[in-house]
Amino acid sequence: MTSVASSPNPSTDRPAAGPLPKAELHLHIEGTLEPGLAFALARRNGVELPYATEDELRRAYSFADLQSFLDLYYALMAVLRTEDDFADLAHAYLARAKEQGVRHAEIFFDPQAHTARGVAIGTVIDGLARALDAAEETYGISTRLIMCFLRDESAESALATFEAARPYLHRITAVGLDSAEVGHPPVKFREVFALAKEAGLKCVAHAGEEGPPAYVWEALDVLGVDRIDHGVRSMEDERLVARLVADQVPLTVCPLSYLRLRVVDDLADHPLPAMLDAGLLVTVNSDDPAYFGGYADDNFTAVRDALGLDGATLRRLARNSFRASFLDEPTRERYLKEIDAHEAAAGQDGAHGA
Ligand code: ES4
Ligand code: ZN
Repeated sequence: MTSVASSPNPSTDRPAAGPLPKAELHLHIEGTLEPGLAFALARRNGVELPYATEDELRRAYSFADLQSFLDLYYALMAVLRTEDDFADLAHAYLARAKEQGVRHAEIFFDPQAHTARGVAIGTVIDGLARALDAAEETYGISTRLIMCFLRDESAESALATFEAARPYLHRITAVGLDSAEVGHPPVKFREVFALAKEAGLKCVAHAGEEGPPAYVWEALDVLGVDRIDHGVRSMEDERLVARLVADQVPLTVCPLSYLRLRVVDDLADHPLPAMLDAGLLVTVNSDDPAYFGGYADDNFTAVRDALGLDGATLRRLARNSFRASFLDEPTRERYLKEIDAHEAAAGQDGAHGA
């Protein structure tokens, strides 16, 4: 556990306890592809990028909505071709996650975005798994993999992807649903989610990001998901909020994503405080940090500053992240105790981060 290794400064209320221990539950590994790595992999693989420099690429990170982001997100994946590429991508993420206080990461990947380009699903999973297998020892981070289906592709494509993944299911904890939401309701994927359940996998789905509360209901009642990714638009439906509170269904909220995809123009307008007040099991996550301007603790810091969240609320969010995770109980308890220890090290209000 982090101890107060560097000397605490008694003149501030920011003791040197480091970032809060937390779980990252909404993280697209392809969304951690930083410009520097994108150019390095482009050179290694002889792939031409439509940007001359890293700075030019960075200037393209100005999005009007979800689709304008997804267009760039899928285009840049052209540099990911070999098992080494996927391992390097995951290692780069884990190194950053460690600095951000992430102790456990449940990581999405989009197999169809790679198989459509001729990259075998085994190349993707073996590459990611190689990095994740070293994560506990190298970074002190436990991990899980969540295989997402692209909802703007067909139900048949999702089924074929699930069948192609069968030899690798021992590496996969859950299936998810992502990409362009509106017009692609969860019910479209009823069959593949039923197969995943039969195979003993957990289920999650993006819902209520750009789509309506009806999609959250469907994800719960038709797909039987264990968590809702985003789910912020649930706040438009009182009955839905009551259901999510009663069942304590976790919502993986991504504040900087909301800002950069222009759902809110100012983080001060984010409904996170109302969601907490309603009694929802909310967590704070980073979504696509290379594109949205921040990793896990950057998101905690952003909501702290924009919404004036106090130390107790930030610890509640961090505790929620472990409660909402797919961890086994002893490990969950161990991580929750790390938050208690962080609180003790950080003093009475426990401001987090440096
Ligand atoms: C995504 Cl922000 C977001 N929403 C839906 N699908 C995604 N895939 C990667 N990032
Ligand atoms: Zn997402």
